[in-house]
Amino acid sequence: MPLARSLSVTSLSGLEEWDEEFELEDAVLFEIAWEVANKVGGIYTVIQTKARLTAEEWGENYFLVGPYVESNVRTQVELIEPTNPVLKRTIDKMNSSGCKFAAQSEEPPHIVAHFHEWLAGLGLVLCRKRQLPVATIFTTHATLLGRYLCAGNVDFYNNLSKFNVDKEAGDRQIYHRYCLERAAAHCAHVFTTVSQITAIEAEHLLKRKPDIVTPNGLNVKKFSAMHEFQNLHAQSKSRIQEFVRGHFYGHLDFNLDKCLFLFIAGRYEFSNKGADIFLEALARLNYLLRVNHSDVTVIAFFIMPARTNNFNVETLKGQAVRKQLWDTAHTVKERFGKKLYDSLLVGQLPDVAKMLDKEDFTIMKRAIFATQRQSQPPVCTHNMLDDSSDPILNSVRRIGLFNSSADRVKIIFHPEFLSSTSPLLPMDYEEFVRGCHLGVFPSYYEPWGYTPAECTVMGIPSISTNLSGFGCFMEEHIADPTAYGIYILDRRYKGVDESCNQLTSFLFQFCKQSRRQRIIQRNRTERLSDLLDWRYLGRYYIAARHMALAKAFPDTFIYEPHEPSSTTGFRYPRPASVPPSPALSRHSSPHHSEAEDDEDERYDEDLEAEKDRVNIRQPYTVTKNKTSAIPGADENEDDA
Ligand code: G6P
Ligand code: 1S3
Repeated sequence: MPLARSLSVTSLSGLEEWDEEFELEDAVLFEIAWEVANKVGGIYTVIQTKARLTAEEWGENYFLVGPYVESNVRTQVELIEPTNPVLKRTIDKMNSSGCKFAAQSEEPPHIVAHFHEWLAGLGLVLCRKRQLPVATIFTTHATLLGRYLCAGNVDFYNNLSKFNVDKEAGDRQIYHRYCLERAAAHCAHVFTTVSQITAIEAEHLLKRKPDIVTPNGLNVKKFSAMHEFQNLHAQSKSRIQEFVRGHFYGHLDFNLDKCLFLFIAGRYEFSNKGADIFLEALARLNYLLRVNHSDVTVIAFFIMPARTNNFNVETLKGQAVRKQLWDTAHTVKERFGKKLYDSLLVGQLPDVAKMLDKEDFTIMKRAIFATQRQSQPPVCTHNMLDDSSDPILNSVRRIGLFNSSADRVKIIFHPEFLSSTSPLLPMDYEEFVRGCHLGVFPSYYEPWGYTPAECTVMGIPSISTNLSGFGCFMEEHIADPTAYGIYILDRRYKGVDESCNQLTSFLFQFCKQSRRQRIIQRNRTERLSDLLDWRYLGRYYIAARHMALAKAFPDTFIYEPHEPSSTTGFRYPRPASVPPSPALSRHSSPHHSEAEDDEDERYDEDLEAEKDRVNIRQPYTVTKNKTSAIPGADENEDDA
């Protein structure tokens, strides 16, 4: 009699571990997605960041299947010969017969096939139709219809139960894709999605309640020196400052040291990603900063790819002018140094009046002359193909934030993903995020939302919403998210104008923080990274696979959910030794210079961070399930 392996899983908020380690030698895991080694959006990040953990569990028996894109294969894939003979035969056969699948072996392994999104869903439907002995999982990262409905002007969340889904899909000409998505969701042994909010959406729009929510994690990089991420912030910030020096040449009438960098980034879905209310809130913030005579300048970056035909000349010129000024300063410095050296060589102190001569002044005057410009620094860094109809640019025109000197809020729209090889802003996304002060993601439709999660693990505060999977997850797990730099905007129970006011207030409060308060806040934010690590969140994927194996091969695997108990689940406590809001911390003390503040805060917050790091794991300490309520389980154990 086969051994029935018992698994015990409680609830989303507190998974316990299973009785015994799964023996995976006789099982194979396939994960299939359009975004395997093919970056389109967030699913790429899910798969890429999770791969290491999954490979640790499944070793040679883990296979990712994606589209063959030559350029991606060349840059992202290392070609190797499969060691498993069954697989080798299969691949050879597929290659020779135009990709037909025929795996026959005497002892077929237990196969788990995990399909992501409707594009891969067809494979799942066919697996079931052909009754292949495969445990199937379908994960939807957003529903097609949800995305389309939200992008239109629909009160989505208040009408979830009322949509005539077939008609809505037909009206939007996505009926065929919608049917594929719904079929995959229904055919799967286990259906999952990335957040509770999308689970509710799926239940209404796809008519199946997900069996388990599989939140998205990240690979959290831990530095041996706890403050390393703060140093990285300072380094990256100085590189953004360099870019700003060039972009605003001739208009650098603001103090860069009092300049805050805010950003929004992601797929260019203007209202779904909340770029609309961000712009509106920036206009209101500009007003507040001006009437309050604030010395803070906010630069808001919009990193959302749109159709362009390359950088615009004015933007490139800005960086060229900056470089020219740098070269000039360097030349004059060299000349100065030479004169100083000559003077010292003959044993004389230099005559300060002669250290800069006429030629030096001519060189410098010429350089200053080059910084004269008639126009305002550009809002957009590229030539847009749809300039006149672009929603960001049209909003900027409406709210009138054109980077003028009087404005305290400046806008830079970079309609292309960042790259370290860019001639304009040569930074990759991670470096850029580290250098910013606040990520702003006021999404209306956001099943998970990697952008604020990425900010968190890098110790950068962010604004998300209670309509995003990430925002809801953080609300569920943290007693006072704001204290940790996780601002969650209410877009569920508030109208657009009210949400916009709340966003403005978050931004204004943020601008009022001192450097010390920002440093403290970054420390607290970074402390949450464990919560977003795949090492913790990966367990939901593991549970989904075990659930699927138990459903597909009930004679071999048993999956046993229990009721959540009061001891399961986890809530991150409020920071122990800090006031409820950074606004109340001792920033008003006149005795603290910002340099002193940096030092003090490192000490206090490091100790506190160390305490919390230990605490976070405790609620997940699990006990082995000694008894099994499953009929027949004892017999199976005897067999073993
Ligand atoms: C990090 C660095 C500090 C620096 C600070 C600037 O914490 O370790 O040396 O002063 O960043 O913070 P800010 O919020 O002003 O960019
Ligand atoms: C989707 O990508 P998106 O930006 O179109 O999947 C992501 C990964 O699960 C998720 O983070 C995001 O919210 C979804 O919207």
